[in-house]
Amino acid sequence: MITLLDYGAGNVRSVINAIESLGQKVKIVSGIDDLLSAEKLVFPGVGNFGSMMRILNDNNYVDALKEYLLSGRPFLGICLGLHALFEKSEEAPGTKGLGLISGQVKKFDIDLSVPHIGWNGINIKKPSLIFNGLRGDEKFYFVHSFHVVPDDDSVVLTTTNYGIEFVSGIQKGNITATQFHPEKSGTAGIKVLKNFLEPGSEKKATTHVLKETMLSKRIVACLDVRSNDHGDLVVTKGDQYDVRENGDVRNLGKPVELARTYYEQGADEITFLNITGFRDFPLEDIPMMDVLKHTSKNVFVPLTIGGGIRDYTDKHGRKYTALEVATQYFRSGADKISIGGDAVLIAEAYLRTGKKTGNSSIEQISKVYGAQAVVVSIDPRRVYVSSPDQITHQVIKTEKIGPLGEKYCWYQCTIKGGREGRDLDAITLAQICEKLGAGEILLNCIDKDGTDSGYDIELINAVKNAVTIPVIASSGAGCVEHFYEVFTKTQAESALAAGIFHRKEVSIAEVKNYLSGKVETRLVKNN
Ligand code: 1PR
Repeated sequence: MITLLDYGAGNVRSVINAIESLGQKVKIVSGIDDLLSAEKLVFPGVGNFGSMMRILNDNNYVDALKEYLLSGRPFLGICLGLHALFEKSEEAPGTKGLGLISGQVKKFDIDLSVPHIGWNGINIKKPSLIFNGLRGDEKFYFVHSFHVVPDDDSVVLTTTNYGIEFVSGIQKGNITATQFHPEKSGTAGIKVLKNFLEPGSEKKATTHVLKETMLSKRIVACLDVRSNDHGDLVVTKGDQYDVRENGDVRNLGKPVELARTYYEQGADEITFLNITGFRDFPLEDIPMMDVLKHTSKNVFVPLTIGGGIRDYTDKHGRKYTALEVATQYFRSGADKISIGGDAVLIAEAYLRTGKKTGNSSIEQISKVYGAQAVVVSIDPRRVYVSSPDQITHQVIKTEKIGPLGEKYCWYQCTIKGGREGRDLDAITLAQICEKLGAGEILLNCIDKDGTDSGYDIELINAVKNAVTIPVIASSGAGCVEHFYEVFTKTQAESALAAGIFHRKEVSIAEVKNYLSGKVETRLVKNN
C-alpha cells in the first residue's frame, strides 16, 4: 500500500493513476495517523510553496511529516514535494519549509522563458535504485519557476541545464525527491515510479552520461471536442473554425481513444478544447470530465483542458467561480487549464482601469495552482491596415501584402469560438495575461486554422517577442516541414496541430523523426 499526501492543489489524480497502473493501491492521507503509519509515502505537488505550507500547518501535518521522514521509511517527493523539504523558498518569503535538507528554493534568474516547462534531460550524479533500467538519456517532464539550492552537494542526485545547471533531484538516505514529474514523463517516468515502489537491491549505474541537458521543443496534439447533433461527444476539427461539413459536425473520432493513440505515437502533451464551453456550463458537462478521468488513467503526459473556464451562475441561481470550475478539471486529471474568451474580457477590463483586481479567473487560478497551470488560448484574426497610425492597436509590418495592397496588419482577438471580434489585439492580450499570472500562451490563428498552409510565423514572432512566458504555436500545420519552419523561424517552445494528426496524414512519430538531428525533441524510442 502506498500512502499519498494530497494537500489539495494540483493534479494528484495522475500520480494515483500512474501508481495504480503499476498494480499498487493508494491510500490518501486523511489525518496525522495515516502519515505516521505509512509504509511508503509519496508527496506530489504543484502550486505555490506558501499555500502548500499553510495547508500542511493548518492540518497539523508538519510534525508528523518530519517524524515520517526521519523514520527511515521510503519517501518520494515530486516538484513542490521536493521544495517542501528545504528551509525556505523565494516563492513565499517568511514561510518556513520542513527544513530537513539545508538550503533554499530560488526563482530562476535566467534569460530564458520561465516557467521552465517541458521535457528535459537529467545528469545522474550518483547511483540510485530509482534509475535502474534507465540508460540516462531519457527526458522527463518539468514544469516550475523555482529550483532547489542545497547547501550540501552530497544530497544532489541529478542536475539539469536550463540557462544554468540546477539541481533536479536529491537523495538523502530514505528521502528521494525530483523536480520533474515521473507521473507525466511517459514510460521513463513510470519506470522511475516502479523503481521507487518495488526497488531491487542492486544500484545499476546508468550507461549514458550527458554533458549538458537540453529542453525539447514540444509537439502537442489538440483535440477540439463537442457534442454532435446526435448527442455524441466527438473530436471535431474546423476549417477556419467552421466545424460543420454539409451541415453536420465533422466527426474525427472518440476523444479518449485518440488521446491514447497520440500518447503512444509520442505526443509530448495532449490538449482538449471543449469548443462549445463558452455557451454551456462545464460542470454540467459530465462527459467532458469523464474524458479527462479516463484519459489520465493511461496517458502519462501533461493534459490541458480548455472551454468554459469563467465565473458562472447556474439555472438555480448558484454562483460558481472560475476557480471552482478549474478545480473540478484538475481533480479529473488535468494538469493545466486553458482560458479563452474570459481572458479577453479580463484584459479589456484591465485596460479600462489599469488595475489588477485579484479576482479574475487568471489571477485566482494562478494563485492557487501556480502560473504553470494557467494557459491563455488566443483566437486572433488578421486585420489589414494601410498605415500603423490608423489604429491604436499593436500593428506589425507584414510580408503578406493585404488585398488592397496594405503592408500592415494587426491581430484582432475574438471570443465565442471566433464568432465575435473585439477591440483588442493579440499582442496586448498576451502581455496583460502574463502580468496577471498566466504561465503559457496557446496562440491559435483563425486565418490559418485547418488550412494546411503552415503556421503564421509573423503572428508567432510578434507575440513571442512581447512576452517572456512560453508560447505554443498553433493552426495551419500541414506537413512535417511546417514544424521545422516554426521551430527555426520563431522561438516558440511548442507546436500544436490537430487536423493532420486526426486525418492521419502525418503521425506524431513522423514529425519527430523528421525533426531528429535538426531540432531538439523527445524521441519516443528513447523514452
Ligand atoms: O473561450 O474559454 O470557452 O475556450 C474555448 C476554446 O475553444 C478556445 O481555446 C478556442 O480556441 C476553442 N475553440 C472554440 N471554437 C473553436 C472552433 O474551432 N470552432 N477551436 C475552437 C479552436 C483551434 C485549435 C486547432 C488549431 C490547430 N481550435 O484548437 O486545434 O487551430 O488546427 P490545425 O492543426 O488543424 O490547423 P473558452
